[in-house]
Amino acid sequence: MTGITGRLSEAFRGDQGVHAETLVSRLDAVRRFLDAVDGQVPDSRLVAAHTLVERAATRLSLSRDHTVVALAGATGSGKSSLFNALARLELSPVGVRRPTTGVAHACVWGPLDGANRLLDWVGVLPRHRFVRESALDGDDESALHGLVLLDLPDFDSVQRSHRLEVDRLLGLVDLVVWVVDPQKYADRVIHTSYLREFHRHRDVTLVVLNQADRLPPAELPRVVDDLRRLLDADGLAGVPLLATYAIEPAGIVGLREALERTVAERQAALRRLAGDVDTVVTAMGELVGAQAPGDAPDQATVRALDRALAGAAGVPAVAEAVEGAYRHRAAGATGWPVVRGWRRLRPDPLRRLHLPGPARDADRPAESLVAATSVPDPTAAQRSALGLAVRQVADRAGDGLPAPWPKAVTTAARSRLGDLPDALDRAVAGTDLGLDRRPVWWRIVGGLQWLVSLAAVAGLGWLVLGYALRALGLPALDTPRVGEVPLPTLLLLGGLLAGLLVAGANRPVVRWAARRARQRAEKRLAAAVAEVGAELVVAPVRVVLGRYGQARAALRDAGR
Ligand SMILES: Nc1nc2c(ncn2[C@@H]2O[C@H](COP(=O)(O)OP(=O)(O)OP(=O)(O)O)[C@@H](O)[C@H]2O)c(=O)[nH]1
Ligand SMILES: [Mg+2]
Repeated sequence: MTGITGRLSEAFRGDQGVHAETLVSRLDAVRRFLDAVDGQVPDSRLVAAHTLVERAATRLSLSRDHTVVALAGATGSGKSSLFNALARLELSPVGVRRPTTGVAHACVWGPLDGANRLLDWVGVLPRHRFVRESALDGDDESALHGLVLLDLPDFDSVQRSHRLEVDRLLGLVDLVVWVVDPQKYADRVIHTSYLREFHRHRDVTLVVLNQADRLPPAELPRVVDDLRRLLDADGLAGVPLLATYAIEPAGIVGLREALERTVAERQAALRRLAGDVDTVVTAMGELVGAQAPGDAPDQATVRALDRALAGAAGVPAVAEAVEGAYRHRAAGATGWPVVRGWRRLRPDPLRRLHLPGPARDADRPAESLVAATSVPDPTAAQRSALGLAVRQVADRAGDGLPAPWPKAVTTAARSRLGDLPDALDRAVAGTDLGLDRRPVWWRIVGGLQWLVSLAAVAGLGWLVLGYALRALGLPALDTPRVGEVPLPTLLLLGGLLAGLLVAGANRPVVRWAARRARQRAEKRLAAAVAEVGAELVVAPVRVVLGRYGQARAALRDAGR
């Protein structure tokens, strides 16, 4: 019996092989993925990916000339017997009392030196390391040079420590030979807990049905077929399946050949890691989903946020004050001089709000200022409208993203809410409300008012002088007339009338210009406030969406 019943010609189907550079760049992509999701996804969900990155880096830095092969299986399946048969030495005790092997044993074909660091990392104690290098062997063993064969404890042990040790080692080795025997090959544990879990490592998995000598020859093909069916159901279709028996050298010829081929290819370590990357990429896939992120919340949502921010920042109140201040100042500059004075006594609506704020007064960077204006605090309604708008931004941005991203987006949107009140106040204080310069037409109308008032005063003076001369019996002044009306009277009445007319005609113009000033200021304030929203609410959301995009791209690269 040669013991080969599997499709050995197809062994480790990756005919094209795994390129080390490709593997390294896929691992880099996993690393980029981890960087991108850092802080956004709970660490507990990233353990497998972190473990892979670390483990792969170490394995690749250690000997690539060695292939670490583990014999794994249930107790009594004959792992130690196969180990000894392959080594042609009695290295690992074979016993009647089960389980026999408690810690991993290793046999190295070729010099031990190169393999020692590998075995340190794998965690095989030095006293359980053996070398298969003997002058007596001649070239017999040279085909296996580079093989590091491990005999593992059983995984179905009554000893919990065995199972833990097996699980640990199975995560590190390059290739696993699953040893089953005719009695227990269908046991549930090996299929559900191990073989099924290994379906992404088909390229580095080999199954042997040991103790084939115990079966009647006619029975063997039926058992092998049955086992093949079970393996197919485990997702391991196509893995090499060999029948072996450890009691004679002839019974392990097929296994030996398979191992020789594996060692010669030097692909197992790379294939193992590539399979690990596949597993991680699939597992992490649910963290990034199929949906690409939008680059930001949509325009309408941002506009709603800006409106809510404007309300909370008191923009309508400030804009109203700007209109009032414009009228106040325009009236001061262009009103009838007779009543201008008492207008000045009335307070300027903007100054009442302490605007413009110190940011513009002192020419200092706005960030260095604490809240300084006396704009009224937002009402409860404005506050809740703002909370709602922020939540809306988060909801929209996180819409359709897989967990935990929507939560991360919400956290980001709210992350700087505490800074908002001061930032909004600074934005309002720092906005140029457009009232600094006095319009030219104010000066023209103001000049005109002075001119007509001067005329009225001159007329009045002239008349008073005329009355005084007459009262003192002095010769009267020669008073010129315009038509029937004496010039001084014309000056006085004309000046007064013109002043009132100019003031009257100017009023609607001032009202119109004040409304314009309000709109202009409102626009500037809205822009300043929107900038605050963009910086404190939208930007943090964008950062998270950016991370999501990076994570998605990195995982796509890792999957290639
Ligand atoms: N007939 C026959 N007996 C075998 C074969 N392989 C192993 N045995 C016997 O089966 C028993 C168990 O063998 P071990 O090699 O100790 O089995 P193991 O898988 O290492 O067991 P644990 O160390 O307990 O996990 C021993 O009595 C062996 O002699 C085989 O191919 N044919
Ligand atoms: Mg054993």
